[in-house]
Amino acid sequence: MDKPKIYMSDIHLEDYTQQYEGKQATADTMIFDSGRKKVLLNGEWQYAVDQYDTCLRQQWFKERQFDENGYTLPLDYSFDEWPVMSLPCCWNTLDERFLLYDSSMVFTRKFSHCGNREERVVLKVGAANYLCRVFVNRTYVGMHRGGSTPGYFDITDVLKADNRIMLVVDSTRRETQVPTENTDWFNYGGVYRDIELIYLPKVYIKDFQIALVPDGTFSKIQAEVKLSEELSGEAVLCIEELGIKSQISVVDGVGTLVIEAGPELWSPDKPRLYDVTISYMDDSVSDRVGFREIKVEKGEIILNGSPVFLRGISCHEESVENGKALTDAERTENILLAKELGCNFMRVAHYPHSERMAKLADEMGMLLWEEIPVYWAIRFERDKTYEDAENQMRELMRRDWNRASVIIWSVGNENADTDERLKFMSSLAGCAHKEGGNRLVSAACLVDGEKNVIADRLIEYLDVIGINEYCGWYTPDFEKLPQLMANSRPEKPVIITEFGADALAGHHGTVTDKGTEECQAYVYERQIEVLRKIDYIKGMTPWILYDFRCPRRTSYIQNYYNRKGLCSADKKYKKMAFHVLQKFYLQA
Ligand code: GCB
Repeated sequence: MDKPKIYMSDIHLEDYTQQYEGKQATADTMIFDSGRKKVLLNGEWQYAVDQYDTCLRQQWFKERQFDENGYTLPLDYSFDEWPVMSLPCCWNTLDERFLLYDSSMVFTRKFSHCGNREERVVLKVGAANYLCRVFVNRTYVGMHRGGSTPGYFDITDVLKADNRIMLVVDSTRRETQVPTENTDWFNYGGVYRDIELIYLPKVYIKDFQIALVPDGTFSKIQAEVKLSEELSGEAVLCIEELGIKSQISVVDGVGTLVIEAGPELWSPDKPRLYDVTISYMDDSVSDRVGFREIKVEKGEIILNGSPVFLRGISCHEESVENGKALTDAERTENILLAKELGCNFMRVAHYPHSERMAKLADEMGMLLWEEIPVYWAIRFERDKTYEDAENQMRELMRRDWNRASVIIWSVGNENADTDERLKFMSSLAGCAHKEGGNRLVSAACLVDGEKNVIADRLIEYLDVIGINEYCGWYTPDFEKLPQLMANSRPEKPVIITEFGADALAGHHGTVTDKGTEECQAYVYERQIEVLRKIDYIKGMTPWILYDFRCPRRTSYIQNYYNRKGLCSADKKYKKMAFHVLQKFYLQA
């Protein structure tokens, strides 16, 4: 007997996401896009909250209006009547009703296109947390996984004069993802960085990397170009201010050139940048690039030949008003605030911040530690989770490869020292060494609490050891800190990547009253007193520049914020500890 025909079969389909797993945008589909012809698709998009993923289950992208017999179907959506949201943004800060929403939203808009037939068009979604599925003109174009790195989708073949695009963004926290469902920060949802169409000639420059040759002479620049096709020919590199106009011979799509040059070196004190362009046939890209050398030698971190102490501060990508969708003015404000504190270094934790941050750091002179969200208890034994983490690492490295400010790639934060974790994170460190250019590789490690000593098997794979310790706070006994320092004999430079204490801005009391500014300031004083005398410590990035939203923090002092900021969340108020650290940094 024939089975009865199931009416609306999508309601019985459980593995509905399977059809949207293919065509993943990864580090390998990225395109060098600095200095390219672009059209922004930011602005008004129609949206719907889609808690049950009905859009994906029912394949709304197909816009089916009639059944196979030509009868009109009822629809569960009406794109053009949906309310409007201005992208990029985090939906949580946009509307009270969405503050705690972490699931799916559908965004759609129309746009016209009048490019020439020879051109390729690539859609770039700067960041959408966490899964982003892309549909153009009733076609599934691909998906991106990872909430803080860009996805590039070639949409040339589906484009018409008039187009409909749909982005289905799913911010669900899952234990298999990177990060997992449990973090000490707020899970903002949304398409929160620029959405762009990038126009490319048929054969185009897919990647372009340029840096000083790290041989201690500061006298050579190396450039590498990769084309979209395995063609041979000549590319031309131009750095006018250095009098460079040189041909790079490209063979099977790849060309490398090492050239004599004496650029003024980039440093936080003198962030000298050069305009660089490279062209190949009809294509040309440009960038503003600084040249510097960073290395570790005899336990020192050496910038441009001289030892440097990293006077740092940690920072989340967040503002009260915009969540993670920071404006350039807010990023600039953060860098200026760090400079006022006396910093030459920022740990932009715990995930890739916008590429604009690294560009501003290049311009304003700030060294950066960049990190991927391999945070706490990742599913280290799971191959798919590793693939995701490695891809996020590679996307970040490719995106910021030309940034002089970025001196350290971090492969994770506070992960317990298990065999699975060692395999996972040492592979990530290997990947960062291989593809990360002239930079150091680190991770924020935990100490061995039982023996009170710096000991983590991952250290073998790192250039610099990051240590998070909370003596005076989670470890209330301050004496543990000098003991930890005395017990440890690290052979590599150490950065104290976190210490700190909560304090509510304006809340006062004694140094033993938790949550007061006095208590926080005292923790800073005691920490600095010990750390400043330890010769293997080559920097610190206390936790953290300003307070940030955190669903785990429910005390009356916290009120869903982590209050370890040196400033209040709106950055208008500096707590006492700000001045304690500032005093130390201005003398260091
Ligand atoms: C840590 C984490 C950081 C937290 C911080 C805290 O060790 O790395 O993400 O926010 O401690 O405040 O507990």
